[in-house]
Amino acid sequence: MKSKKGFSSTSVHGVGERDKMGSVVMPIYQTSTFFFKSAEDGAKCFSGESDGFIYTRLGNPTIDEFEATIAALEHGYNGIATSSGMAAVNTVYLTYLGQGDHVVCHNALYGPSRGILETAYPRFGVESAFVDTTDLKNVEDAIKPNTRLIFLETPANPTIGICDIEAICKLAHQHGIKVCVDNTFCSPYLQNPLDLGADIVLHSLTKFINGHADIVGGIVIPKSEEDYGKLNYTMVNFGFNMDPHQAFLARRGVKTLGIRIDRAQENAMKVAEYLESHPKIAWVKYPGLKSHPQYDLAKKQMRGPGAMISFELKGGYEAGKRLMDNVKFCVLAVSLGGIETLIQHPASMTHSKLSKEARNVGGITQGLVRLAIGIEEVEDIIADLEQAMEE
Ligand code: LCS
Repeated sequence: MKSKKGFSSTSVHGVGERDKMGSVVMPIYQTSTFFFKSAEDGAKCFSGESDGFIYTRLGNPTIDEFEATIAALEHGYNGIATSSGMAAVNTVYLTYLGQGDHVVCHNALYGPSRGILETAYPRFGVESAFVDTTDLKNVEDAIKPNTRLIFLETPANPTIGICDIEAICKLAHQHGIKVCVDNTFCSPYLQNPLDLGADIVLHSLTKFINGHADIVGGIVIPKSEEDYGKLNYTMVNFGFNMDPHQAFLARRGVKTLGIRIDRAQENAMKVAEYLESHPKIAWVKYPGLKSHPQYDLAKKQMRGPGAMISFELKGGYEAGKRLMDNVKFCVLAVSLGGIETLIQHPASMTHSKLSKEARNVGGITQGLVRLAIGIEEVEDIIADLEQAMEE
């Protein structure tokens, strides 16, 4: 489903039918179930002859309208909204991975997206390889005859490493392997993995898509009707569904996605430049800086550098810890993509459950500090970092 209208026109107006009662804003259909006009009507809804609503785990007008809007922004077949980003990740894993299958992943995924493959999936006979997928050669070497899925995050959480989606998809498809891209760090405003060849895109919409740090949610968007059918079966029958109130808030967030990201990434560019020129900083990773190892690739496949920065102070972990304790304006909290600037320490927070070795190999150093830039006045963000580094 691709809208002919511009990004923000689609994000504001959506692509689906307007509410039948005439409400300009899609209301919250806070109901678990829907009545049938007759026994025959009920039977037709169940057989698929009629597209009437049945039960909210299977579909609901508030959720459907949200799913269709995101699918239009991602140029996918349709969206499958889930209770969390992790439910979206597991919808993909459970759909494509089974006994004897193998998955190749980026080695710097969001902690639990990697952790669950290491702890739970081996019980079901699933094998995983975690490699630096920013280098195509590593992906090629990791592919085995039983590889069914390549799972990428680009930019990756929290290393901001960038993978060549188009090149990886070409390689994967030669081997009949599906590619899923977690597009959380970009949102559809900055990157459309399906246009670059990916089969499935997913989001923790807790982040930029909702954008207001007030709900947890996820969404999976496949390119084909066939994949939609398989993924939707998993979501419905494992019970990973979103609820209508969540969908309402996420839908409201989507309306301002473009202007929020414009402002956040304008701020992030200034913060990244400030950090890079600061004598106490050892390194900064931000796709908008020429020093980013995949700067050219970022320019090619992303429409902007985004609002996520990682960096390390010359004083390593101790200096980073002092900085996080000293900030007064930036908020010391996990998550990202909201309107407020957040700072956190992946090695002891979002990625603490991974082994130290896995973190080191993935580039998640002990001293790495992650900044999620918000839409405040950038002078206030920089002044706060300045005073926090002075102390
Ligand atoms: N994918 C990415 C790239 C994420 O960053 C997260 C959460 C998830 C999936 C899971 O989404 P959730 O279930 O939380 O909606 N990332 C977090 C982070 O960096 N800090 O706190 C959560």
